[in-house]
Amino acid sequence: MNHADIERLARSWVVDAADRPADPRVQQVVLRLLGDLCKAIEDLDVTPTEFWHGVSYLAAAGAAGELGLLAAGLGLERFLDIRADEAEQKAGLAGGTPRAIEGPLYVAGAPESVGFARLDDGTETERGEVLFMQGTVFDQDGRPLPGAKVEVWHANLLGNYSFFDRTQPDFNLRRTIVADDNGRYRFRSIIPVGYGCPPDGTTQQLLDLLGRHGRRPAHIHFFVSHPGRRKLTTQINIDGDEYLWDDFAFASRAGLVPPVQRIDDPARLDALRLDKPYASIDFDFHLYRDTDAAPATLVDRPRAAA
Ligand code: MBD
Ligand code: FE
Repeated sequence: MNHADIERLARSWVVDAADRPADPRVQQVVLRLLGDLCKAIEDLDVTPTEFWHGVSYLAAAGAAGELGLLAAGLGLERFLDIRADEAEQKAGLAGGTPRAIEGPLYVAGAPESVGFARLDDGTETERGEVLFMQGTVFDQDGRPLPGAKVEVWHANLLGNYSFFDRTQPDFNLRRTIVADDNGRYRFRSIIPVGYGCPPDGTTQQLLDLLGRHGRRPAHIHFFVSHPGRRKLTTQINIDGDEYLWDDFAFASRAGLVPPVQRIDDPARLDALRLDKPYASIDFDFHLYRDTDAAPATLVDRPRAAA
């Protein structure tokens, strides 16, 4: 069949001749995706066996709760970010902290504190490296934003996230820090280790067939928000990671790899009651003013809550 015939066929399946109420946006999107899928089946001569393999693959990925992971691994989540960047650029927004994908592992409801939080439960202090990270949340004119919310979450030394990893205490390595009167935030944690897709999972299964790995470089996630500002979803990467520029989710970006200082000055260690050197990262966030000229940055997606 040629593409025009396929489009006519898809229209006949999606758009009912009868005058029944329909959601025009759903109609529009389904019509397009259905037509494009049929064209791919035609052009690539997809066999019925291949087609049903694909259906069972998606069913298995959904049952395993891995569709969010798959969207990241296929680059789709990064694509949404590229489009959001383009829209902001067109709206004249520039100079803010670059966004990076949220990923599928955020959990709502983390404990909240003002100015400072300790994220880790202490069980990995010996094996890992203590991290202090601090900075200021600014608006786009360079004014500090007291009261800004810094939601932070990251993996442990095994690359695992609490909640999804039930061996960790509730909200381990997850906190909400409210910026202090000077717009400052600071936290203590441990330097995380990069995430790897579950080796026996559906995402890794597809990545294997594509000849791809399923690793992320070590990173720390953030939502940074303040009333009247565009919400920032971003990550920083830990410099030096072997996967820094080889992320399976394509989320590493220039501007999001701050230098890591190693602090070994005995006076500073004493002041923090640490018996070994620690890592320190300075990183400021710059939020854009709310605007109708660019699409909203508040994204409604399925998220865990604990
Ligand atoms: C992660 O930790 C992550 O950030 C993404 C995007 C995908 C899988 C695991
Ligand atoms: Fe992550």
